Amino acid sequence: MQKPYLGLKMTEKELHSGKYLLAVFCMEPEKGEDFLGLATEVAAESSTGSNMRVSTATTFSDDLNARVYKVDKRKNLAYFAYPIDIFDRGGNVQNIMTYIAGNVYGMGNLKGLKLLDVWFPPRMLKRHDGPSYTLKDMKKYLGVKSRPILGTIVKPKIGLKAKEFAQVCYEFWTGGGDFVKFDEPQADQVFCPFKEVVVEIAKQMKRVKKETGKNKVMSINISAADFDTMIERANYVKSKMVKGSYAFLIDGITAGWMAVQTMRRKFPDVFLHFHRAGHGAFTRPENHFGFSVPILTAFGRLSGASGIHTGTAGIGKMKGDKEDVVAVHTALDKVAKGLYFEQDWKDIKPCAPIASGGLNPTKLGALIDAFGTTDFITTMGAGCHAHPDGTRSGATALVQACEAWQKGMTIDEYAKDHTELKKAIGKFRKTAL
Ligand code: CAP
Ligand code: MG
Repeated sequence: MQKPYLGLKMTEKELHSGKYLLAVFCMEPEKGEDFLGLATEVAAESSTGSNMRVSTATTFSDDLNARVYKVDKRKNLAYFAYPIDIFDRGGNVQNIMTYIAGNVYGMGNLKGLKLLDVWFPPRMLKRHDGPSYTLKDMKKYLGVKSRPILGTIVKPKIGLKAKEFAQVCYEFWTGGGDFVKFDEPQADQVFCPFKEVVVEIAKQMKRVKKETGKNKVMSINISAADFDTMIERANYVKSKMVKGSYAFLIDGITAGWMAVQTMRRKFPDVFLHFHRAGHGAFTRPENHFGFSVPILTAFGRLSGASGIHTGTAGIGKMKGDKEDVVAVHTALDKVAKGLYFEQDWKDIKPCAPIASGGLNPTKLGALIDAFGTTDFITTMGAGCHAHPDGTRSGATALVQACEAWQKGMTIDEYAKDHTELKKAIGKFRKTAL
């Protein structure tokens, strides 16, 4: 037990005074460990301390101790208050994570430690960028109203050459789709050089605009080995494509918070797409260490991502449940109901939920209903390219599924005189995930 890290007598007023970031963890002690004592060890390790009191502590440093302000042993919940002055004042998500989701995961006397929810005081929100270019801006560019943005991921995941890749984009766009993204590992591969593929995409986009009169968006992965290369790739896209027609995709988990925040600060006029490949290692329920999907989403929004993958609430192929819906609202709402806290995001703009993974046109309606909003982007990879008549028909089927939802009709009814949708139903209803 480290008593200087106890705060069980803290009042609601004190906790919400603006001085503290609040967090709740599911904490599972090793056998024989005292729950409250262990919670104080976690508070010490994630703020000022170590495994025992040090002689160098001062009255001032003691004031910066994180405090355990509540525990619920039956549910294994431990609540912490972190003085916000311990954090880098430069609006640095990487720094916050290093404290609260850092060394504590390695502590020997724990069987589990999962960060479930956080609450940021208004003073802290002021330090952070939050999103700049938003879903609203993208919808305006695309001319999309009262429906989700309909997208795809180029598949195969990797292996198409530049011209072939851009042709797939063309097919999807002319089929009626709005948005295409790079799959997350595509970067500057030898058989599909970054610059070459950007030029090909720009050409096809121009062609689509000429043929359909419509604006389209391409989300391009600019994650790279170092920041200079990342910025160079972003600038290259900027030099070849029309403003509004491109988004920058960052592999937020593997490239890291600094990559996300660098892009947010360098390119505030571009939609920043946070792909979360790797998040399952932290968020899966089977894993007792890590953080929840709403936590990743909250920090994604704080860091300035314009959009972040929030899952499909179990409707698609990836592991997911009702926490995905909480994440959707953590991303979007001004006052968001989290798993434990209610967050007023004040001036921080909304971040777009991105629903992807094992989706196809037959699942769109269920997705909209589960989320309770049309303010999201959905991308369906195999769900479009595996259509019996190819990508273009896959895109059309997706548009038709959306029209059916907008008209309040079932897809089966609507499919009676919409061939692409009919064929999509025939294909995807039978396909096991
Ligand atoms: C979807 C996807 C995305 C996943 C990631 C993929 O493709 O491009 O990376 O959605 O999961 O490669 O699987 P499909 P999440 O539409 O063909 O499944 O969005 O949950 O982070
Ligand atoms: Mg992918």
